[in-house]
Amino acid sequence: MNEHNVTTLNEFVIKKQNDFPYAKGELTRLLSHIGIASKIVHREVNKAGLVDILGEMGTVNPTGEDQKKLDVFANDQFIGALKASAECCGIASEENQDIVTFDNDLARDGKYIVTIDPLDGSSNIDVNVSIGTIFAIYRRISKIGHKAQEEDFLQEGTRQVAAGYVIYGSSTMMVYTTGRGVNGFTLDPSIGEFCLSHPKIQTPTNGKIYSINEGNYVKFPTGVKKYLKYCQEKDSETNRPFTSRYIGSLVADFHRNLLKGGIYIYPETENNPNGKLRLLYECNPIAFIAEQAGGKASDGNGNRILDLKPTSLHQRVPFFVGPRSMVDKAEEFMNSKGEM
Ligand code: AHM
Ligand code: MG
Repeated sequence: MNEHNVTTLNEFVIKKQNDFPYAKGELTRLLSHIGIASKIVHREVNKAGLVDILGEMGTVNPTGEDQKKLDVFANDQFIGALKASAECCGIASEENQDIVTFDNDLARDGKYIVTIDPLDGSSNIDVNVSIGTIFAIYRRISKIGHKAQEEDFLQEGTRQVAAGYVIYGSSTMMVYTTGRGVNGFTLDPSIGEFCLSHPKIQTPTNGKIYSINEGNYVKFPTGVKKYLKYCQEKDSETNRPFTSRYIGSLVADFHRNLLKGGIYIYPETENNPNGKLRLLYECNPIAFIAEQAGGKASDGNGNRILDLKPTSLHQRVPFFVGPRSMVDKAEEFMNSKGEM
């Protein structure tokens, strides 16, 4: 990289501030605080094997899964950073049962709320596989000057003002959108800055990858089973068979598919009629990014993820995301109830 031409995340966000005449730098400060927290998490993820931070904490999160120490560390870092930004009046996190409100004078005046999965793909922490952070930013709808309310968090995904993820992979990257395209920044650890490396990301219109946990196959709806068969069949016109890739970290699976072209599916199953992934802090931000990159995100049953009206903080939803053509095809199979 030519160092004289480096654009850092902060420079980029400030440059784009004019896109939001109403934001007056508030969004800039929020994004920059998220950037700082993710650098701290990056540091801990990188030394995770060296210190006593691996393994389980002995507590469970609101959806009953074991909390890992790094999950808790990341949650604390993001909560601290968002509180310090003074632009955010509260957050909803995968790791907290209820909303966390910031109850000081400055924060009560904050115009934004954040939904966050501080460390996604946590089953991969102990084995040195990519994990991530996912976040979404909304303008609050409750009265400024008061504590954030649950209604602030139960807004449709179409109302996101920004969303992004950080992938802690072979390098650490932040990818975000404010509704004017998607840009990716790679952390240069030698200068401690996220540098613009993937401007104006557009996902390929036709992908060749499908990502799904096939271990759940027998419990999948017939439409998904038929779509998988379609992916595996030989057809030179449509470049099939497709390639199967599944890491088990939504951020990492989505990031690869975004850049290379592929569909990610976490469908409803017999045991989990709403799938596994959470609408507020996993599906909505990823759906916003996917759409901004030219892709599509739906629940597989004809409903656009961003249009769903959330009814609870930890609500789950089936998730189909990828290039428009691939999601359309999968939905066609879902619609046909196995007749295709
Ligand atoms: P987590 O937030 O507890 O880590 O769970 C979400 C993760 C996603 O990152 C990933 O895509 C999915 O769960 C994997 O689930 P499964 O192991 O059932 O395939
Ligand atoms: Mg998660």
